[in-house]
Amino acid sequence: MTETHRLGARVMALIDDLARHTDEPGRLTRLYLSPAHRATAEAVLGLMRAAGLSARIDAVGNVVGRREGREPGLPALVLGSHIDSVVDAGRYDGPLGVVGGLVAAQEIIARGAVLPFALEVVAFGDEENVRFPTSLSTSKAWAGQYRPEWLEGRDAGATRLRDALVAFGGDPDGIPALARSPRDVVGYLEIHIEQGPALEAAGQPVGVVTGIVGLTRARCTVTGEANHAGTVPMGMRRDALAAAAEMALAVERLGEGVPGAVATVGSLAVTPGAVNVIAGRVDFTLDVRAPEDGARRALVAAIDAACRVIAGRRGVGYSAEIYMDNRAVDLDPGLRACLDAAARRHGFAPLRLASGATHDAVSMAALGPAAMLFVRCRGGISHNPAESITLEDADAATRVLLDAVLALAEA
Ligand code: HGY
Ligand code: MN
Ligand code: MN
Ligand code: MN
Repeated sequence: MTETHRLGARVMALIDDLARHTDEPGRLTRLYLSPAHRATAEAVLGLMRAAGLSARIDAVGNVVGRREGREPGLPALVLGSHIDSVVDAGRYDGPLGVVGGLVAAQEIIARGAVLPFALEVVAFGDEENVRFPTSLSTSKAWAGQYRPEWLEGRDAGATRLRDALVAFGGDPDGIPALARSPRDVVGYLEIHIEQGPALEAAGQPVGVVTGIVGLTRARCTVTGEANHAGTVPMGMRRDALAAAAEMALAVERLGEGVPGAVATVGSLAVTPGAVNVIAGRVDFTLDVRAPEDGARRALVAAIDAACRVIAGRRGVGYSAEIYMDNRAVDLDPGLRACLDAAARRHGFAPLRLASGATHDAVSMAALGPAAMLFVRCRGGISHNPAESITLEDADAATRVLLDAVLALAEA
């Protein structure tokens, strides 16, 4: 292997190795606190220790590795991302940032560099929030944004989450103590696939992220009347599925009407869900994002109003519960400049681009300066097993990250 791509080859090999851990044979699904999450956390724990980091799995299921700086107890520069995935996922969304950070840290340790700050690598356990209906992004626990009702609420979701965390070996009572003080953190740098087409179109391997969109997520319920599909005349039905379908189209129409915004009904469950029964109940999710918080909140309100009008006209019930509301985040100008300069030292002309996806960097930005380096992915495809990057681009991103960390140490 030529020196030019040694780091990239190691990153790709480790990502391929972690991709073996899945909860669903034949496709990559690694949900928070699942057996595959446990196996991946253990594997990352071993890699961190082999790299020369002291490592542990924390109370909420994050894997954390640490290397002290020139004296013990210094604030840390944190590198990392998440190891959970969506269902039928690609292998790079999350693990690229964890493994890229780990390989960069290992390179620094191998060179015997002693930094003026501690170096940490983190593999967050839940960024996708796919398995549990709370917004317990585990990076929020670090940012002191943990809410006890996520685990102590009486609703089924909280009980399921609490039981799963205990079964995983986590410690619900230990979560509040994970909250970091801004004094503990020098900054956070995350490598992540772009999950979009801009870098590929520009012919650039990496880009520096300017900011991350704000996001609102809600659980919505439509209640009609289950009834016989063969005997109830069309005009006498209270069909929850027909109402929910009209609501989903309203979400799409209203989302299209706000520049830069997106609005998605991503999951929908029908009860009882039988061929000859008019749907009595539909539960669906709503995900609304926009670069500007006021526009996002106005869009959420417009969607809610439209759904209530549809419900009223159709004689069905409608309720919505917002369970996540992230403000848009501008990433740190100083760290962005550091990544930009490092990329230019490697001969790249990094794009500056906003992120339509949310990331662990949103929580970490509440703790201190945070920045992200995007990596080109083929066709911009993500949240899909066709997600792919090249070894060369993995090498480029890891070297840019390494260079940025060393430049920060010199600053
Ligand atoms: O939903 C997102 O933007 C991220 O992939 N969790
Ligand atoms: Mn991700
Ligand atoms: Mn994702
Ligand atoms: Mn992320």
